[in-house]
Amino acid sequence: MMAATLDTAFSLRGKRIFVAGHRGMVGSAIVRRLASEECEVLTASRDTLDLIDQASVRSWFASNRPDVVILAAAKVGGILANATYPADFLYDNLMIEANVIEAAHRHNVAKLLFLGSSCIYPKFADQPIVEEALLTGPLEPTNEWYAIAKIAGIKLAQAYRQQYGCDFISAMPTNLYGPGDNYDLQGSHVLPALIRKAHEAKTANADSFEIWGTGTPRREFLHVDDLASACLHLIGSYSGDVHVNVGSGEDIAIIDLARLVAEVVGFEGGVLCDATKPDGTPRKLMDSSRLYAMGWRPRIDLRDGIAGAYREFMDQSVAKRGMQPA
Ligand code: GFB
Repeated sequence: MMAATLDTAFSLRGKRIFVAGHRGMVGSAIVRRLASEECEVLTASRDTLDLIDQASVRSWFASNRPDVVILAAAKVGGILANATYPADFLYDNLMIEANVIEAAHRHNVAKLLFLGSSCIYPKFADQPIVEEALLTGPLEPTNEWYAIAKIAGIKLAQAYRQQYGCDFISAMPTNLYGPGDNYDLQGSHVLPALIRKAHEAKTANADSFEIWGTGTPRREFLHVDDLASACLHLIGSYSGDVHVNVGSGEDIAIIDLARLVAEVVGFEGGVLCDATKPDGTPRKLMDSSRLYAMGWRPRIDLRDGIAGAYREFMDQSVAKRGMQPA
């Protein structure tokens, strides 16, 4: 099915925008980006609104009446977290999206943006991956729980669009990084893990640090501030059934990423591969030409983005863990 990119300029001016998941890396970047728009940003803490609980979500929507919803709330994690907590990744994400999307319909939300992930695509999808590759082959087992939940979210948005005419759209970001990332080595994605590992190796004067897997998988990375600008671009200019890929258009082998991170951090030792750990999908580069054709481009180069993330990691380390910057 081709995207019906309608000519629907949608303005945020004067609107009440609910950012679900505002404390997460993605949600907080969207809130930062919305600060320069003339709109009212609504957020809710977990005490006030439990997104997994249908009654809580319905009652919050009834009281707060958002005009626009950006659904950035999700249980997320890297390759190990996904494999360790399959029930949480599937159940929590299904409940969050079902509750929020249904409540958005019930309360006549004018526009909703659902955020998915590039892991929705088949493990061996042709590269770069086009939106039409969805559901054309088996998923990568290490993240199939999360992927199934995210595919259900896309389908829910499409279903409400088709059955009720709701203007609900979906964006599929590639691997993200930036301020507010998770640096816990068991739960994190690769980029924050490498920043931490390189920093700790440098501080300890170690000869090397270890990365998971063979180092050969390739991943595409996008700074979360670029994602936030893409989200606003899509809300402003896109209305269609098809989910839209959001990527930087370039990928890198994990071993090269580790060397780049080491360079930025100033660690001069080596990088060792622990091939007993999983590689996951061999390659995950998305074709974002549909979005680029709408006039959006990423702005933050990977090296600059990593340098910014490292500065943020150092600030966090000093503030939260009492670690000494090297
Ligand atoms: O970012 P990541 O955890 O997830 O791992 P995915 C990417 C690649 O980096 C894998 C390797 O090949 C890992 O084996 N890697 C090397 C490491 N060293 C490390 C390390 O220290 N920590 C981590 N975490 N990885 C995720 C999905 O897949 O992608 C999520 O699990 C989501 O569901 C996200 O879709 C975008 O890129 O493999």
